[in-house]
Amino acid sequence: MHFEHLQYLLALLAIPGLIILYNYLIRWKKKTASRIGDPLLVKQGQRYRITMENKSGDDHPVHFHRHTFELTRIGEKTTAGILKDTVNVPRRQIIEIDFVADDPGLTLYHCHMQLHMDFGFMGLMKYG
Ligand SMILES: [Cu+2]
Repeated sequence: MHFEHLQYLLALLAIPGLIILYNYLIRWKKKTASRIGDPLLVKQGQRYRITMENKSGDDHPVHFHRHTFELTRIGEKTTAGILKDTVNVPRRQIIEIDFVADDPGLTLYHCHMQLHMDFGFMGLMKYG
């Protein structure tokens, strides 16, 4: 089985002068989507592994539309057989998921906290 290994980094910035301002940087560490805001490009039928590293001080329940994924790692522990479409990525923690790109079309992914979404924690997955 061929794996593409994508890495998903979350960062939290505090802007001086404001009491609270979150700005989420979502970066796919791969040539298909390396700039902030670029969609994650996937190929139909391909299996992917995504590492989500939460570098912020907040938990982020990350949700993918129309795709089910398998939870494969929580911090230092590996897991198998847990199928989900939302997983909480605790603060300063690493979560890994595997999924097959099996439902073509634009796909939204986002943090399930409304406030975090309002401040930009969402993006698109695109079949190419
Ligand atoms: Cu969040």
